[in-house]
Amino acid sequence: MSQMPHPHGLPAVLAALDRTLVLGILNVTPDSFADGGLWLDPAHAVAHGIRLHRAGADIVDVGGESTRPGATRVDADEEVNRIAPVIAGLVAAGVPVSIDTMRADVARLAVAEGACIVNDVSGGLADQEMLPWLAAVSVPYIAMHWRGPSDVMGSLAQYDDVVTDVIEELDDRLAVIKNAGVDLSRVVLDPGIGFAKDADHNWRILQQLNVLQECGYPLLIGASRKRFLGALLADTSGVPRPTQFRDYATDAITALAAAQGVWGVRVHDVLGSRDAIAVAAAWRRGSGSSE
Ligand code: PMM
Repeated sequence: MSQMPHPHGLPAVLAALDRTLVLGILNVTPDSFADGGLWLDPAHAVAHGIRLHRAGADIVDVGGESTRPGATRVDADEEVNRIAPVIAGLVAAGVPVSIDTMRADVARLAVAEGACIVNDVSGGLADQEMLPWLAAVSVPYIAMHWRGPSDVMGSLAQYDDVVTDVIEELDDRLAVIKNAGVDLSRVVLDPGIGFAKDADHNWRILQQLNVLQECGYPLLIGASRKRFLGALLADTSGVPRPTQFRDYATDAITALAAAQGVWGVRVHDVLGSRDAIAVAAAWRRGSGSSE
């Protein structure tokens, strides 16, 4: 029996896992900051998703719209065209899939194709249809802290106390989610690393993860290769560490987050994160054997 507090509605094969889960990132977009343009061809995207799964991704998180800082919205039809064949291909290959979208229509189609989790970076704020639709299905829902679209979020990074403010705003979201008829036992919360947050806001949230955990919900952390890691690891001239060389730092975040018992991490380098989770779990147990 798993001790990990999984959200209700998770497929049994995932709910049986007694460790932090790994969501492997698969962006079918031309412009995501780390893997933009790599997986626009559906066959390549499916092959990459299967590789991520074999390398240790418990779930492959498929997105058709970039949310990098400054990104503008993609047309809904285009988003559907990007994700639909990829989700169908991955589900056919037996890979658990989550859909990373702010749109109810995209989530609906993805779930009809077999996606088993909805990952909404807007926590239901971007599309008024999202929560009423969710109330009628039974999949887990990742609700992220969000203050506004990517093209304006930089100007929204103002907090009295980032941890208190994020918790208050997530609490407000939870009330709206509940009022819409969504069972809160299905909800995973995500503080939204890098979304309307500067580097120190991100570090403060990570420092205070235990306070977020006191909310009593499974937590997801999406720090993989993000800008604040590039800044932390800048060279002596102040040039940020390039995106593709931020995986060791991401793995360190995974280890520390897993040691605190977070539910999931959303990462590009799944093997590194799986190793980090194995180390954190053995550290917590005081044993290298999971028996
Ligand atoms: N970050 C991005 C996209 N989707 N979803 C969740 N739940 N949490 C995140 O932090 C998050 C996300 C942006 O990163 P990407 O461009 O690498 O996908």
